[in-house]
Amino acid sequence: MFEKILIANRGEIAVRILRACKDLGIQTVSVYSTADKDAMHVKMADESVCIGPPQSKESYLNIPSIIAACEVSGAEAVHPGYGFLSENASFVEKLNAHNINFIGPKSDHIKTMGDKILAKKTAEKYGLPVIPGSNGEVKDFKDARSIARDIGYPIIIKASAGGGGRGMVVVRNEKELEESIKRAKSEADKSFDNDTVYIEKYLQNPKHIEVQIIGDNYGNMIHLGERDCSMQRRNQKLLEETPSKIINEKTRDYIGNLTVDALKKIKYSGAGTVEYLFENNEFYFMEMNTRLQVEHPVTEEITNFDLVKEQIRIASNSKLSKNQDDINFYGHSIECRVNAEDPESFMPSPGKVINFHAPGGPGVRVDSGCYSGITIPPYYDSMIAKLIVYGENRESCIARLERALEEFVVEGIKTTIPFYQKILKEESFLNGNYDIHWVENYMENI
Ligand code: MV4
Repeated sequence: MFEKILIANRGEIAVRILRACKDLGIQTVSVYSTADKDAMHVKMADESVCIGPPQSKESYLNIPSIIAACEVSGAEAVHPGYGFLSENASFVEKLNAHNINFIGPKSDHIKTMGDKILAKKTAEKYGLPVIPGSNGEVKDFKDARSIARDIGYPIIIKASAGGGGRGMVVVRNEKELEESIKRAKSEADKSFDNDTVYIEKYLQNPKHIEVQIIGDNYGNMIHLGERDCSMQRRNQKLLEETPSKIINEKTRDYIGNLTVDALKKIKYSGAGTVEYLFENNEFYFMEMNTRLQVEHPVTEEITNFDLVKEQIRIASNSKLSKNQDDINFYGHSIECRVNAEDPESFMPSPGKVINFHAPGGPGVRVDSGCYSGITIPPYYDSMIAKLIVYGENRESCIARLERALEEFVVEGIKTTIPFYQKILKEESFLNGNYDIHWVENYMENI
């Protein structure tokens, strides 16, 4: 096992990883920008290294600074968290060249899944259901027209270097197509410095269902069920829950095993999530995230499986601690992302937190780097806390969520807590009838 780990992240996820290290008896090194000198992850670590000024590019994305921090502290491994350098294959290669372990998958798998065309081809080759569309790049209007005539409108144009909803254009009929291809390619070029696009049939009202997997370096892999992440706004997830209302035990086994079988064939190791769209009782591969995800705690709550500890164990070449048969799913869990934002407009609301009181009691978990007196800097993601609630069933889970939201005190800045209190009063949420468009179509019009 590693003796010392460097955490190349900030905020709640750095705190989450620090806790896993402490549970495992591993020494910790935090890195921080000058804007984060008073941050919780700095106070909690055994050692901390300043890696640059506030802008992410100069600190949390600064590879030479982070490698230097490993060298001066003697850290043997880096946990990247999510975002920042977590899916950067060249970072992994540079760490390895310095004999530093990356707590995550191999760089080849990060590369494959980061190229959305290659990811889709790989998924299809190894047996995952994919959305009908171009089999690869679409070069121009004529190319696009013939594919669109085959699969029928509406279609969606996606950037191969995109992901997470960036660089997509929906096309409703052939009249819009030529203009749309040009726009998609030029936007992809501007955003990702790569104008490669592909086409899929556009699914109109899907749910977003993702499957958590984890595999070791010996070919063992398990799935930990699904998460329903359909509650989103402008590609930002707001609330995640497991199990999904629409997935029964048989369907969970089916998609979980299908996902594991495919990823075993490519010898994937580490934690990963395969995202699917789910419509008319069918799954369609969307993309794979080769990292720990924000919403991993809901899976931990219902499986009693510590994903971060297992990531660390696997990276140090231990075997997976459990078989699929050891994994059971108990009860229900919901996570709300508490953002420093206006609850109506979702405009960022950074500033000083005068008073922070997290809820507690049975079935309530808060993952956060926040405390009374901290100043939320404007340079990073606006998520300040995750409220994760557990209950024996969905109803009791929702009841506890209501109790916890009421107990949650954040003064000095605006947060999205009132938004969740509003959602809890909605019939469509209470009976689980919501898809990926629900917040934008419904919640923003009441
Ligand atoms: C789609 C789609 C409908 N049809 N692909 C958004 C995130 C990115 N990974 C792909 N996304 C979508 N791909 C087809 N063929 C709808 C979306 C989509 C979406 C998916 C999941 C969660 C939220 C979303 C919001 C807008 C669009």
